[in-house]
Amino acid sequence: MKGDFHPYTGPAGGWGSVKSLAVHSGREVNTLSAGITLMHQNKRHGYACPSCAWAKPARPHVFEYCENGAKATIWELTHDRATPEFFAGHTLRELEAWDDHRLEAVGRLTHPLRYDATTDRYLPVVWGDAFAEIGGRLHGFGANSAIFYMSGRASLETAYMYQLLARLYGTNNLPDSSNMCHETTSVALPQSIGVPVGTVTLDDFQHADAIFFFGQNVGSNSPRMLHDLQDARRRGVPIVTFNPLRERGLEVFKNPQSPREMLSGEQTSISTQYHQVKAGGDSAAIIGMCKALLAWDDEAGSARVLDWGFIHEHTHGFDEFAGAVRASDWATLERRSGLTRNAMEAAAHIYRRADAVIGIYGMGLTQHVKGVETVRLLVNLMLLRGNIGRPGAGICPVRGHSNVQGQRTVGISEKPKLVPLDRLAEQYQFGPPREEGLNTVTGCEAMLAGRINAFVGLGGNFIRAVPERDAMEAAWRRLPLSVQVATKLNRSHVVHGETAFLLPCLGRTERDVQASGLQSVSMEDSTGCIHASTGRREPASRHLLSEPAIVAGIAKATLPRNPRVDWDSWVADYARVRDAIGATYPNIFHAMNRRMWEPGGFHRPLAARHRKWNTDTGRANFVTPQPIDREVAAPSDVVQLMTLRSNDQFNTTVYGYDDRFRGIHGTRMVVLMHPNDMARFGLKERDMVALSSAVEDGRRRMVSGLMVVPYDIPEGNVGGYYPECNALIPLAHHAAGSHTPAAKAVPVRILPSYSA
Ligand SMILES: Nc1nc2c(c(=O)[nH]1)N[C@H]1C(S)=C(S)[C@@H](COP(=O)(O)OP(=O)(O)OC[C@H]3O[C@@H](n4cnc5c(=O)[nH]c(N)nc54)[C@H](O)[C@@H]3O)O[C@H]1N2
Ligand SMILES: Nc1nc2c(c(=O)[nH]1)N[C@H]1C(S)=C(S)[C@@H](COP(=O)(O)OP(=O)(O)OC[C@H]3O[C@@H](n4cnc5c(=O)[nH]c(N)nc54)[C@H](O)[C@@H]3O)O[C@H]1N2
Ligand SMILES: [Mo]
Repeated sequence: MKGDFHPYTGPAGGWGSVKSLAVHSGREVNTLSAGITLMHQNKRHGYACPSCAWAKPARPHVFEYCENGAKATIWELTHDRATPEFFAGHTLRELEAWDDHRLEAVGRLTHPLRYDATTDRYLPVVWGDAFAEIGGRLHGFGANSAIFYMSGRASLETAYMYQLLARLYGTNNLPDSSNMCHETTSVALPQSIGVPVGTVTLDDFQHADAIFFFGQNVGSNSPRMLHDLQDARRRGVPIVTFNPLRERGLEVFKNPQSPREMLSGEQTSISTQYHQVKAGGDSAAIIGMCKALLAWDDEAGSARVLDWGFIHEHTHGFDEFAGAVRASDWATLERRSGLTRNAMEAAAHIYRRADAVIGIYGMGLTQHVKGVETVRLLVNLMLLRGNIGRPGAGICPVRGHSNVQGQRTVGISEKPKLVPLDRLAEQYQFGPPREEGLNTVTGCEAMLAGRINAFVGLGGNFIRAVPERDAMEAAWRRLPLSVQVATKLNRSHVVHGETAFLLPCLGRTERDVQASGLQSVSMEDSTGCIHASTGRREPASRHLLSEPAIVAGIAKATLPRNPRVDWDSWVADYARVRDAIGATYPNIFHAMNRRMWEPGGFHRPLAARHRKWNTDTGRANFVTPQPIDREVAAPSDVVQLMTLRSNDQFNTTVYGYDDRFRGIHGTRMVVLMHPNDMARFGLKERDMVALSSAVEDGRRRMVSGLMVVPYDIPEGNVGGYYPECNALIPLAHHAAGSHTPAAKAVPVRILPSYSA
């Protein structure tokens, strides 16, 4: 049987990551030339890593990349090509049977392609004809029946042009990958502290006294952060982790870039406390910590535990929150969190003793029905001791794609209130659409209802990333027009609309030469820092266009001429796009053409960092949680599925079938279960099962052929991989307030497998 598992006992990093890298470079590219390219990664005159959004230091290491960043780069540098000859040899029906890994492994797309229904194949098309037909079709549709999706990888310049294209066309239908990711953050943080992004910079890591880590898998998903955590640990800073799984990167780390550590037995243990909270149990755990802090403060007499000066001067809603916390009882908090009172008090004790605390979180908080409230509760915890707006302290959402945060900053948003529409109206002399556009979930609903005529995807793999896969694929096939701009082949291309275009673009590492010469682009990282990126590799094919050129090509073919928008001159020189961005957002992007070259980039201003609160009350707002004892418990045969990323994937890009740190090899079709749950359901190791949705709404959702793997996971929770398990997530199962699909607690039942 395919698939093997044995616990991994090594550290994150270490020789394993060097080995894994060697395998990837051997297969994909010439190792020497890949090595030279990687030397430019995250350097001032180099390119920004196409993988995660973690900050790039002003003084980078010689090798400022990690195993997974290098994999992402090498994946782009491959010598393999998805040529017209390849497409001539395969119908799309046939390609539909290929899995995610196999599709992308065909290699880089080389030619613009148009779907030909008579042969069921993609055939080459010339760029001009593609743009003309796309423009003509878009022109004939009602503006709000088109969706302009964007994945988080493209640059600030591309994003700005793309949002302008959509708005000049007449719609705010600008969903992005962030809708499935940190939208919860973008909703929660403005309500609590008046900014949509984290308040922590790299510098703060050097001044923190304690770090709290919720639901983020640093070893796989933002490994460069391990350097900052390792430095903190060396200073004796405690790190308290909340995660249902004992993730290796959160336990121990060996720096593969330190010869001393690699040659010796030296490694750093990362977490000083590890709390295996139940999926979705974080609210209860945080309330428990707050409860302990309040009780200690009551007892403390003059040596108060809470920062009363800060609470009085800067916050709103404390009394109501404190009342709710005092009213909660330990037994309920223990049951909901899966942690003991002792454990919650031990965590609170660390918090109490630290002067400056950073709160870090990822998808483990955002992808839950109550995600917005949980993120706000974490902010509450920070506020109790004034841990926002002070060196060494703050809230730190770890973003996903390398420029996902920046795209929102320059207007990729379906929410008109987040965009300076008046400014755009004046700058480009038009009447921008004012009604709210579609986000990922409402966009899917509109597709299911047959209300969408066109889907334009700038990067990403929408149909694979969204919930409700089966119904969504059927709806996708009914789209009159689908246009995808991409570097590699994926399922959103082989399943396609009636008329379909697949447009290949330059990758981040590639030389982008336009009329004014070599172009650079820019992006914003997780710490709100904006910096330049320049590709220098030979492009994968001479038929590729840059993303800005493709956006301009579609815009010119679709929109009436507007003397205020000279698309050609923008493409000729991206510095002019940056001037335009600076004119729309002078506070953030003034003098961008100079400042993006500063070592380490420049920071966007963030009011909350200076304790200026742009909220409805003019203060930092405590949220009062919904009473948790009123939640209805699920039937006992229902378990909560967490959909996980392996160490060998970047979202829907699956590099391979190993998840080294979790000890799973050769397959992704697994379900991780607690041995007691296995016994309860009468299952043995390696049994094959199916999962089926436990939401009774008339739709059948099932994933079969999953192998049972005993695992250290809380009882009542099971783990499976994203995107394989996305068919199990109902579209309506999303975070209240943010519409982020609740992919970390999907109610399912376990059935014997029908097919292995
Ligand atoms: N190599 C690599 N890097 C990536 C990506 C990738 O796929 N591969 N994806 C990028 C993107 S777009 C994003 S958004 C980020 C995602 O990075 P993360 O935010 O780390 O996302 P996940 O890996 O989905 O899950 C994070 C962790 O949440 C834990 N978890 C699940 N449920 C809960 C819960 O209820 N509570 C708590 N406390 N923890 C929970 C899981 O065990 C897991 O360790 O990474 C980015 N970087
Ligand atoms: N169940 C479940 N579902 C999830 C998640 C989860 O944790 N669980 N996570 C969610 C999250 S956090 C996210 S961000 C989304 C991700 O959703 P997306 O951002 O839509 O998906 P990706 O897998 O990142 O997109 C990969 C594709 O991007 C294209 N690509 C790569 N580089 C470039 C480039 O430079 N330019 C262009 N134009 N295209 C490029 C390639 O063709 C590749 O196939 O998925 C979400 N879905
Ligand atoms: Mo993401």
